[in-house]
Amino acid sequence: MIARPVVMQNEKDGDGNGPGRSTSVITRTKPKTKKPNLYRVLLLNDDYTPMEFVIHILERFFQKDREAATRIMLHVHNHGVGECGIYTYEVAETKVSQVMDFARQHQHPLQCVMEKK
Ligand code: TYC
Repeated sequence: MIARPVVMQNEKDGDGNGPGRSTSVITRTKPKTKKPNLYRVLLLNDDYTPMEFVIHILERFFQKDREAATRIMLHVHNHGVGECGIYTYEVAETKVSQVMDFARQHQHPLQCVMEKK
């Protein structure tokens, strides 16, 4: 990104310099880009939630195909925790709520959490 000075020219009178004597003011010299804070959404292993249910969660809420969903589910099963995706705060929060609500509705103890990257 190239820094471009943003120059605002006061074309109207009212700057205290009289009519036709405008003032140029540099209001910004840096590019106005900010990296968003990102959050990992994680699934935690448990002994009771069916593998097929976890695969379904990954397909439905995290847009994984069957192969990726199965790989992530098995990673969680074998290692205790695994990453479903990385999102901005509000999106991550929504995913966690959707998973927790869906698991509760089906009476599975599946846990889903978010952590700052
Ligand atoms: N460990 C579970 C089982 O053997 C499967 C499972 C995988 C549960 C991932 C939760 O996040 C999870 N049925």
